[in-house]
Formats: sequence, structure tokens, C-alpha cells
Amino acid sequence: MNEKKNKTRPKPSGPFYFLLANLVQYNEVNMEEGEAAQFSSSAHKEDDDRKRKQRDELIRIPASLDPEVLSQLENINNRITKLEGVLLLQGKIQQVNNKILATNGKEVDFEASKTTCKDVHGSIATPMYEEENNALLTILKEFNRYAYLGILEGPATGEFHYLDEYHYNDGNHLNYTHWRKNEPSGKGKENCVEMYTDGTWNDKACNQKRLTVCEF
Ligand code: MMA
Ligand code: CA
Repeated sequence: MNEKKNKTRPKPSGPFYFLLANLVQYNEVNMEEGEAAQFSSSAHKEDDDRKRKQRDELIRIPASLDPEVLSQLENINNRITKLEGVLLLQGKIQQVNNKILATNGKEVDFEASKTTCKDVHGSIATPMYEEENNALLTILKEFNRYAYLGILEGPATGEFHYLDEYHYNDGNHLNYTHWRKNEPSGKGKENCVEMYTDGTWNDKACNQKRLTVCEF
């Protein structure tokens, strides 16, 4: 239980490790550049020495080896894993690849769904692989509702692209599709895409009320 007493630490890995290591390194640089002026202008020598010592300590220890950072990272990871376990157990989330899918159970039009997801730092569910389509389908079946996807028609009629503009490159559009037979059928009049409760897709007007499902 007590990680500090444990001499062998786990190999640092994962996004949190990189995030924190980079933050610490960033702070080191800031200390070097930003506090130099403070040292020379301060009237208190002891204060200067203390700050200089603090700075030197920070610079000496590579962020990647700081045991305190590693132990805190491990702690954060453990706590997140526990929370994920609780949410999975209660059926509140679907986990697929590196995505988490979740709904608030509410039905609103496309723009409102998009905004809701953005407000909580997610985006409207956008299946890019069959497994992701199936994970979303699980939620739709549970609620017996259709959902809009993070996909819009354009630039040309009958062409569809991800909301994320990065993917909006001419000629190369969706990574994966699961259109129902004879869809898309809207001929430019149905600019959104909904998923039915069998997992197939339909192009659809954007003003319908659909279940909001976000991905994180
Ligand atoms: C509706 C509408 C369309 C869909 C057809 C399929 C009549 O229009 O949902 O988007 O393509 O049904 O029959
Ligand atoms: Ca249609």
C-alpha cells in the first residue's frame, strides 16, 4: 500500500506521466527565466538564497525521475481506474479503444447535442470503427432512441465529413460508414446523420430530437 517505501517503482508510462513530466519541466524553465530578475532586485539575501536553492533542486532532479511525481501519478491513475470501474459497473459508460461514450439521457436537436458535449469537454459521438459503432449501439438500445453522430454533409451533396476540420480534407472523408440500405438518400436536404437502434446510419434533417451521446 505504501508506495514511498517500495524501492522498485513501476516503469513510468501513459498520458498522465507525460503530462506531468512536461509540466514540471516547463516550470523549471520558467523559474530560470522568470526569477532571475527577482534575485538581483531583492533586498533580502536569505530569501534569495532560499529561492536559488529551490531552483537548483528543481533543475537537478529530472522530472522523469522525481519519486514524488511518480508516486502521485500512480495515485492519480489508481483513482481514475477505480472511478472507471464504478461507472462501468453501473452501466454509465461504454469504453472502446481509447474512447469513453456516455449519454445524459436527453433528446435535443443536433446543434444542442453538439453544444452539450462541447460544454463538458467532449464531442458528439463519432464512430470511426465497427467497435465504436457497436459501443454506441449498446447505449441506443438501452435507451431505445436514435442519436445524431458527429458527421455533417458537405462540401458536396452526398459527401459526408467529420465535424473535426482536421478530417475535412477534400476527397478523403469518412474513415468508416454504416449506412442503412439505400442511404444516404437526402440529396443535400438531410445534412445530419442519425444512428438507428440497429446500428445503421441514415442522413437526416438536423432539427429532430435525438439522444445526446458524447465521446471523451
Ligand atoms: C424518412 C427520413 C429519411 C429516410 C427515410 C427512409 C421519409 O423519410 O428519415 O431520412 O431516408 O425515412 O425511408
Ligand atoms: Ca435519409
